[in-house]
Amino acid sequence: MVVGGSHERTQVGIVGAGPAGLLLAVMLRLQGIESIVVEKNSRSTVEAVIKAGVLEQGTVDLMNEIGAGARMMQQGFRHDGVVLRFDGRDERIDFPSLTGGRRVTIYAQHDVIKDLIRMQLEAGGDIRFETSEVGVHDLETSSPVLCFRDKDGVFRQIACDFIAGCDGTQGICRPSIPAGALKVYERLYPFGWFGILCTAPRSAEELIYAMHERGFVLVSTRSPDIQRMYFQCSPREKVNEWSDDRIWAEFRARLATRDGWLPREGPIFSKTVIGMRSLVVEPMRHGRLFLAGDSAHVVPPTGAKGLNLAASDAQILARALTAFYKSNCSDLLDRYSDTALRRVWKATRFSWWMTSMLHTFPGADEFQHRLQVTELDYVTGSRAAAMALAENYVGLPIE
Ligand code: RFL
Ligand code: PHB
Repeated sequence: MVVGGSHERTQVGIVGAGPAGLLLAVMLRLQGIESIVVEKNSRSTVEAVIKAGVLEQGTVDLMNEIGAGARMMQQGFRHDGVVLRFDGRDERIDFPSLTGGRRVTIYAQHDVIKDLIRMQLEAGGDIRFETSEVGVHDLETSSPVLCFRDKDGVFRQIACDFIAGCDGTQGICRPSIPAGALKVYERLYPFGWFGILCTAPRSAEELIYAMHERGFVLVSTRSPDIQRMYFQCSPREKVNEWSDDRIWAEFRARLATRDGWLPREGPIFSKTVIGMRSLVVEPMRHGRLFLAGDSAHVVPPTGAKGLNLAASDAQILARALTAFYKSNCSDLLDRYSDTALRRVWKATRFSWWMTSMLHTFPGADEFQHRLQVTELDYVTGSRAAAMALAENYVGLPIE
């Protein structure tokens, strides 16, 4: 029990204003369930963090269902496929014909965040930005407590019915669960991604996932004038050792095709190195604390699944909390972890598989390289294999 400070009450305390926390808050509000979102960063900071870009069909449908999809539908790009580039050639996976009409939308995560924050605040939702000393307590009781210091320095305690830990990989919720109550599954990959943003026209109509002996490359996009690209690098790569010229030379080498394809180059205004790992913790619940999104699992970005898993966790949790408040039924809450984890493990498998197929592993020999080329040849040449990739990429259903 925490003593002192200003006391409040809410139904669901939510830690973190990322996609998981904000989607949950909006879905709960639409069901008449109160929440308070507690976020450590300022609104402008969370609205500026550059992360994901690919929204599964189910995430797009969710944004539309909750009334947050207008700008996404206007400014996002609908992509009907991706290109796999290997052995100097391009092979395309066509989503609608392989998945009964499903596709993905390219729309930046920080735009999703902006749309959700605006919508939630305009409807009177409660989001506290710039908080510090955030803690969760009494998790095994029927009234867990969320405490924090607000942006004016006032220490606050919120008594909740439930707490949702949506505070990402560096949050406080997962570490608040007693050691031994969680099982952690982890795989570190021996490489990272060097990500850039540049001002240039689009190089291709659709995303290109390229496998090359020098390492993987992804050609993605953000808008008609801003492009997002990544190349596989050492996890310890130093950004300041990469001039624009050196970066473009690396992209040209790895993206070379037999017919002389070249990326459209332009000034680079952002360079970052991203580590790659897979992590799942089980169960995604401890007492009345429910973990959702990156606080419970991390995938390497190759399958474009992280944001989409945050959205599906939030949906599963919102459904379970709604059943609790509307029908006094806790079955769905009791099943939350199992239901969410089945989808999480499928996305974990898909992201691991895409990563293994497309990257060059240190020490890999020519035999390994030939196997990877053959796998890509098979995946793009067999309708059954292409369908397996497509249905995972556009997103598996929520059970
Ligand atoms: P987030 O987005 O990390 O949000 C967590 C929020 O919690 C706050 N927070 C705290 N608040 C209060 N107190 C504390 N003690 C707190 N500690 C943390 C943080 O400030 C933050 O606002 O987690 P969430 O909601 O689970 O969402 C997960 C996604 O952000 C992540 O999985 C994706 O960005 C992953 N990802 C991609 N996912 C996709 O689905 N499609 C993609 O195309 C895709 N591309 C990517 C990606 C991630 C990338 N990076 C940078 C890792 C590309 C990249 C480069
Ligand atoms: C992105 O546009 O940032 C992006 C796209 C596809 C991925 C990962 C990241 O698999």
